[in-house]
Amino acid sequence: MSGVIENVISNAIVQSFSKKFSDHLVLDAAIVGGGPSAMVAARYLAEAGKKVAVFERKLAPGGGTWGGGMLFNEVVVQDSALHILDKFNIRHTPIADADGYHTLDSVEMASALIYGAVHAGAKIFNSMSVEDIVFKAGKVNGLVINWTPVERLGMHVDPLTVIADAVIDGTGHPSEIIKMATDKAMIAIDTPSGKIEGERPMWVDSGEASTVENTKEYFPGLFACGMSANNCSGGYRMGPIFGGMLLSGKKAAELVIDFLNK
Ligand code: 48F
Repeated sequence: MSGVIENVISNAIVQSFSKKFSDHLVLDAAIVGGGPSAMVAARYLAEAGKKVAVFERKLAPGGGTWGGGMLFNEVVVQDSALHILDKFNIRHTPIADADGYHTLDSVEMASALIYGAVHAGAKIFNSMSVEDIVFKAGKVNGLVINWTPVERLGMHVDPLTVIADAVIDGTGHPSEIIKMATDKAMIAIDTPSGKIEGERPMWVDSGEASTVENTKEYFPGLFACGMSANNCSGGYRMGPIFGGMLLSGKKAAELVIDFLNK
């Protein structure tokens, strides 16, 4: 009974997804987590002609952007990151009594960042969790992935792998990928202790600056952006201000492009 519409729909989805997935099992850059810093990194990498995919545990990418501050769905961005908002066509309004700061709608930001990354050529695989890294001969070679429902239900199902020249940990506060690398691969990362230093409490200006400074290559081929970078290097948290996240994503892409072009 092929050719009936029910079959046409199912077959088209299976074929189309299979092609997309198999085309992205070997990557220039694999990004873990679909938060704001990752979306910006994905777009800049795709625009530089790199094959890049994002693996996001949740059904909806966007990470901590959707909920604004305490579910008031507005966030703040400072002047230094307006060029990134403008690139993604995200509208913003100056705050009258705080020179250099702007409010914006967090739902517009989340959706525009996702659209901008995908439209530039990055692929997002949602509801996929990264549960391990591929680590061969002392080098990070890629990711070990499984469906999030498999992870959540604790089903005993073996994962698949994605091979990548560069891996970006964009998992936010827990730095999940770098933690796996230090715990399981027992590598020393580029921090004073060789391990994750741990995020510190809130200090907005310091956290915003250090998010960008801490965005770097922590181990050959293994980078961190956004709050993951701050957690690795012991930076302060900053709450619902996102300029540092956007600038961190751009810096991560630039570092990875340099790394890939070497
Ligand atoms: O935390 P998150 O939004 O990343 P970010 O770019 O931005 C941080 C801000 O949202 C906010 C902040 C700004 O003031 O502090 O928190 O650093 O998004 C991280 C994403 O990674 C996903 C997670 O579901 C979230 O959407 N993620 C985490 N671990 C994994 C993962 C994993 N092992 N596999 C796949 N996705």
